[in-house]
Amino acid sequence: MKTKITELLGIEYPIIQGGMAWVAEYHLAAAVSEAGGLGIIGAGGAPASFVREQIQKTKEITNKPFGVNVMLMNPEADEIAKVIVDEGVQVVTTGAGNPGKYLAAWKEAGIKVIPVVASVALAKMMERAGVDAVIAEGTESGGHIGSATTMTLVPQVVDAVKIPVIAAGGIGDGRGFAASMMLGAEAVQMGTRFVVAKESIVHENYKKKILAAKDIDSEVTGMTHGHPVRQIRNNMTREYLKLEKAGAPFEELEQLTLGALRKAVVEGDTVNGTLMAGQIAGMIKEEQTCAEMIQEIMTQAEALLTKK
Ligand code: TUI
Repeated sequence: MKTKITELLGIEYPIIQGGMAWVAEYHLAAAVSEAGGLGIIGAGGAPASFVREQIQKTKEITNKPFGVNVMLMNPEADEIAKVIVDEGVQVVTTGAGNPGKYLAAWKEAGIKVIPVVASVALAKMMERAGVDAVIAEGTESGGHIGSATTMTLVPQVVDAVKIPVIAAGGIGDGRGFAASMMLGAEAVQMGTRFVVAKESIVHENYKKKILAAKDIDSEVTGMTHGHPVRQIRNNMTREYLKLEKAGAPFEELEQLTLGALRKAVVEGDTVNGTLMAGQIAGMIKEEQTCAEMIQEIMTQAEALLTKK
């Protein structure tokens, strides 16, 4: 399927993998790219040296285009921005902030820059600053979220900018893909479905939690501090929300969340770990390869989009 995004990025299918902290490492990124989508290495809160290694390992196992996501709250974001240029990465997505200060260097290096936005205002600002496309991410997403839903955000961003828009948040199958196209998107970004991919290194316990999740099993923590994070309800969310309600300072709660994501992904601690996942987790019932997922989504979407 050809869209402005497949043309821009030189990929076969307009499906981009979310840059999920801890989850989006080189095995997953390479598998998505090999399957014809755009794999993304998620820098998350990792040091720049780790991101460089991940980029090099990805290059060793795929010749297809791939990208790096810079989580802008990372204290080493400046160094990571340089590593990306150094290593000749072709595509950058950003999250959890405004990437303005890196744009000149990235554009100079010929990198395609695609920030995640959660509002029309930031989308317009980013377009003026010269980015290549934006990802409009709705509140259905897992992890750090904005407040607008995908259904409302995507068409409003599409109307507000001329650059291509990628829809994200709550998309997990061909129906979500087709709906995104109807809203005016040129591609989709998916995170939660790829967490359970066979190539995903995420601990089996975490995958099982997503596969067993029901529609309303996620909870949003951090709302009162302006850093809302969607995750599957467990002991961690109950403790967090209790502390939050009692007025605990942001720094204390932030530390709890960042360390706990590693606990869930690497150690499989589903009780006290942070199980970031989107609301679409309730629909994800099967562990498949990235290629199987992408083929299934494209087949279903094409049937829907060509239906008379
Ligand atoms: O970034 C994400 N999702 C993430 S980042 C992350 S790591 C983390 N862990 C614990 C606590 C906090 C973060 C986990 N999930 N998605 C992209 C995204 N960006 N969603 C929303 C935004 C966003 C929000 C506000 C982007 C820009 C923005 O405003 C920027 C500004 O300064 O105007």
